[in-house]
Amino acid sequence: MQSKRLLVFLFCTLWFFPAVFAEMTDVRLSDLRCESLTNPLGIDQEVPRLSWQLIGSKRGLMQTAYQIQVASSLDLLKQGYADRWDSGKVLSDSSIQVPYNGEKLNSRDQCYWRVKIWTDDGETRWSEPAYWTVGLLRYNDWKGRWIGLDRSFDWDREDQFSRLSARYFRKEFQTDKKVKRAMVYIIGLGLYELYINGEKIGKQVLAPAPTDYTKEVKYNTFDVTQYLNQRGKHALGVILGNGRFYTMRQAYKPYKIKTFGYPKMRLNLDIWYEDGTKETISTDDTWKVTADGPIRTNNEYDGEEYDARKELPGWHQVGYDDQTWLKASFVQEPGGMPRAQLNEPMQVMDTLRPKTIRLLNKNTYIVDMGQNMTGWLKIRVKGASGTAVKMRFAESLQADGSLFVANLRDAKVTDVYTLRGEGTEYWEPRFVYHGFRYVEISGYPGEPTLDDLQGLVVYDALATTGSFTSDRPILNAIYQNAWWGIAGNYKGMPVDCPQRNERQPWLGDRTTGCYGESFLFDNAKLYAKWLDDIQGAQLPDGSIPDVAPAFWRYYSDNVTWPGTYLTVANMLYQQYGDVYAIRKHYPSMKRWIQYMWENYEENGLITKDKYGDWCVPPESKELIHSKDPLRQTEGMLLASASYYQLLRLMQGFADIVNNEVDKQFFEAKAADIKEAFNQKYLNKSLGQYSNNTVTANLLPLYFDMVPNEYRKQVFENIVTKITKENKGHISTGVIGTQYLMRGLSNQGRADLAFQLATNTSYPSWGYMVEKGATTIWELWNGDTANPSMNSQNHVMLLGDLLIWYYEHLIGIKANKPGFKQIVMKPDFSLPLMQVEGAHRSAYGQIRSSWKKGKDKLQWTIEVPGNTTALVYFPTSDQEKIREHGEGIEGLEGLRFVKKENGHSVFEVGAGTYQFSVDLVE
Ligand code: RAM
Repeated sequence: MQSKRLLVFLFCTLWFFPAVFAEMTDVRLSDLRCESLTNPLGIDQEVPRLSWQLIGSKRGLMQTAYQIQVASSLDLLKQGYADRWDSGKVLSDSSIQVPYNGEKLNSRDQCYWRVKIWTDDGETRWSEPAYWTVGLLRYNDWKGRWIGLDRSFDWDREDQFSRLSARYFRKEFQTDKKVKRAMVYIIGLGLYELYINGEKIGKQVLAPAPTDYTKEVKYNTFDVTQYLNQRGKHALGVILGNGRFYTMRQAYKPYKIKTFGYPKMRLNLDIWYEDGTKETISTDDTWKVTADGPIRTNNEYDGEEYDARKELPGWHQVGYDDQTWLKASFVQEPGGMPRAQLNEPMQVMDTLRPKTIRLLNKNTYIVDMGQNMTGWLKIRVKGASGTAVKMRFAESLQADGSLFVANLRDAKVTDVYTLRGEGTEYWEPRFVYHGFRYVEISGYPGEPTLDDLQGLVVYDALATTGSFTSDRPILNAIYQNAWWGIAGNYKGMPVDCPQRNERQPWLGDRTTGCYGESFLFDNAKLYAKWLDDIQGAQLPDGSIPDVAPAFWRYYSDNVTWPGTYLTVANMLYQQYGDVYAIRKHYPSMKRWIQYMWENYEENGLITKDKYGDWCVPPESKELIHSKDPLRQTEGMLLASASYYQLLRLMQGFADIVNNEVDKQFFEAKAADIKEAFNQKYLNKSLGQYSNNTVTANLLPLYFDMVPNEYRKQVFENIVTKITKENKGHISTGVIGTQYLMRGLSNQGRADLAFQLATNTSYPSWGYMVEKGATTIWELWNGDTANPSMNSQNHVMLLGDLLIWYYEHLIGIKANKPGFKQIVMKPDFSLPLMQVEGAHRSAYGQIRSSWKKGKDKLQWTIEVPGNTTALVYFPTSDQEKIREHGEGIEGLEGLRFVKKENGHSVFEVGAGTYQFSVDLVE
């Protein structure tokens, strides 16, 4: 019901401020965010973007104007002296991604900010302040040099299974005056852990985010003032692991796999004293280093070995005797420009207790985590010094109960902990992660119990922003599997899989996937970072690789994988209202589009393809790829249709960057392709494309390439194929599945989409669940196919399934960028009785939960402040719609828009509503 009390909610991720109730209009402002979601420190955007949320209990809450103030200190801000920027009152309803437009910001600047807004009811008071700091904007801001040790040691081994121990660095320094503020900037490659006076700094693990280090290196920023509040000596300690930097492990394929050299680092610690002076501690050859510590080897694919007998007690504290340590050497720079890591770091996000432990044979146990997860095992153990506990990880078991490792290829995924032999010892690895459900433990002294083991779940610290449950358990189970798969494959970049010797950021796996994922996770910063990776991997001629960062050098010049560059940018715009990604990447996207045309166009079509409709269900269950031409879709068709669709995206992008000439060019080109395409592939007498696969017909239909008079027939061919030939089953691979669920629903066969989504027989997502999967497989026939390419945790086969869950089942779709306007249109005709769903957008929580009875639909919706929703009620009779039991006529926040196909459509303003619709005719 209407309440006079409005709440406006502002947020800034690290800085979370309690709600403040404004007196003037009963509006609360809170929750400010500047650029980064998790860490507003060290932001290196010259034009940061500011966002806030409005949450009000008054219906229809809309912002009519805002004012932002930014000051160099909290005191100044509180006094209303906004020395960096005072926007003044700006008549605008923008509340997300508002560009900073004040004084030019300089490296290390501090920015305190606040906002107030106006609504039709008046003006709020100022929000609580939030904060960001500027990073190191210029190369020359970095003091000191890169240090490391460009060599290996006797105990290391450099071959296919190369072993390189972790490097420990230390440096003592002195503060004689009172410290006002201290900030540390660190680039530790491949991976680092940072300590000050023995304390670990930050919650990040496996940091920094991987990049092509010759193009760009990421630094992390921390406020460490609290660690330096005592005058006197202090110690900095850093451990460097290998990560993606030292990848000699893969150097047996030097033509394919990039290696970057030995681990190295650069660090700046800025200290500002109360007396106004400033000092910077930086990396130089006064640092000491040893590689002879407890981490004897660490590599992402083979595992970590830790010998607790080699521990260096107190190495990261003041007074440690480092005489036997080496002097750090100045080493070559990695080459890439230092840039702030704005995407969320990896963290331990959850802890799982194992479900069972079973004795396999003498002193070997099999632990079942109950879930295919990514991360590692933390152990508790007590035993004699020198006892080695070995842990091997796998996704499934063989018939005899032992680990199934054939699908890991040559990755050894084995961690070893060697005991110190004093009291109870705890251990977890630092510089590796594994994709696993089962762990084989051998050498454990005594019998491990469930309490001795913990599964630490590790992925990028992205908030889960979506939820879905329904009265169909199979739909819920598939959703859960998808959540686990997506989370587990976010590793500072979206990777294909977390377990075998691959773990690469393949573009094609995320073309449409990124969009579905965005309903479940706040993945904006991660994908913005990935666009930079892709841009960095572009060759001067315009070519874009299939894997970016291009750790694997695959420049195969197909359309479907590199095209992801454009679809990700489009996703960020549509789902997050981010136009900046499009502006930033427009020239490179255009260059690629032109490059492909110039090099691979023939008779108006794009000839080049590489992967086909990757991973269609094959004709026999042990096959990875089908050999049957009738199941495959012609590569040139896939390339040309996809290219056409990307040209349509480019038209939209050209509009955004105000380039009318380009827009017309893309439009004309698209029209030409459409014609050539239909000429080549449309069989007019049969109303089918090419060899009539679902994918061959679906792509032109979904992309709007089919001449009107053939649309019906082409769609009929899709339906016949699915219902008759495939007996109600899926036959598409990675390409076709991206449009399948929406394609069927949009053409009026949501029932068929629903059947595919709820199938439990082969091939289907439900089949995977039936076979015990707790994630999504790489192959429809993952249970029977050859293990050489058969991961049990891939997300590419999700296609557009999650988009369909949100847009068609829950009924939440962004109608204007960032969900400024939402379409709420669940498909109530489906044999589903209940759905509860929500998505937290940049504007706030959107909810749609409905329950169908025999004659009544109950539907609770929540629309966030400063947005509106177009709500589709499944009746053309408005009298049948009630809210909180009362007729809706004249109801605040509601405006009738139109009638459409038996629906009454209303525009609904911010607020929570409990609708019911009488379903009796
Ligand atoms: C495999 C991976 C990946 C896919 C490529 C083409 O190596 O499974 O997911 O994109 O092939």
